[in-house]
Amino acid sequence: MTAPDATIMKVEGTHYPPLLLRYPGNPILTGKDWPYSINSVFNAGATLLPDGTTLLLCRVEDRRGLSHLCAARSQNGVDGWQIDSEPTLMPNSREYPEEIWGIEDPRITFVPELQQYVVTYTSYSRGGPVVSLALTKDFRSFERYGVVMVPDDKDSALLPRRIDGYWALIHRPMTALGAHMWISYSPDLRHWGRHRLMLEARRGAWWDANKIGMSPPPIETSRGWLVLYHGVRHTPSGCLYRLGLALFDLENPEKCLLRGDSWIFGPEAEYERLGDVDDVVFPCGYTMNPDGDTVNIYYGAADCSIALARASVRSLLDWLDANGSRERRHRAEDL
Ligand code: BMA
Repeated sequence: MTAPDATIMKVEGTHYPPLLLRYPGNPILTGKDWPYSINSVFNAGATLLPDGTTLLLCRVEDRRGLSHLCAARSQNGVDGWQIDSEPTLMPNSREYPEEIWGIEDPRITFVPELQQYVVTYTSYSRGGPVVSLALTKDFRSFERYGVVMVPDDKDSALLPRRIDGYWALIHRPMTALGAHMWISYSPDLRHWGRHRLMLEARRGAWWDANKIGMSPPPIETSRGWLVLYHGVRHTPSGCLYRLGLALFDLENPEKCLLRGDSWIFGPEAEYERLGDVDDVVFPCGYTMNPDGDTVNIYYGAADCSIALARASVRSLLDWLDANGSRERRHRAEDL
């Protein structure tokens, strides 16, 4: 069954323009769908295969609490998922000690120059989370490059083409001054340098104060790289994960052109509000429809399931034009 846009809905009782429209059949995948025993499934990377099949590379948490990755394929990206009968990519701590406590939150970038998919994921090492990178042609066999960013670092994706001759990787190192988005460059995907701050978490009471991170890989538009990022608000009853929007220069992606002030999507539906970790919406992937405008955003909900929301790139850009401002570092009102 395909999902006509008319069936996409928003949660009742909200008074702002719904930019991301939830699929009414959400969640689209839960642990009950899995062909083997697991705890939960969430935070999936996404891509379209050459024949139009949607592939989700799902984070699966087993009943020890450790995560691995498992592929699910669907003709329409909504239902009829064919899930690999066993884990697709298991942590391999014998050869990659950084994977000792599991591998999590993959992001997928198809790289035309390599004719391969580059998967970046979090390896949970003894020293904390690190960014790992692997290449695949078919999501059946993978060539691991190992750790590309040292602890504590996560929320990473590669841009699909070189910028000024160098590969560019967005990631989120923790620093004493907070968790901000950074970008680093490499000639060969193995050696990384020219590290630059890309987007700062705000401070104080803001929804995106202190800790932000890229969510799905950037969406390339004629006006720039459109980035959905998550902001983490610490509250007395736990963390609140919401999504915001920013636009970066196509040829100079560390330059922020516009950043929205308010969040555009947050936990509202029951499956987002209640789970192993309450109040989390966490997209790691999207696919683009043939119209070149509709994006299908796959997100983990409350660390318990995978849900789908749709958005129009044109509407996201219009919203940024109306609600975004040019990013000024260390804005006086934030200090
Ligand atoms: C973050 C992420 C996600 C997770 C979220 C909420 O740190 O790395 O893996 O969904 O926490 O638990």
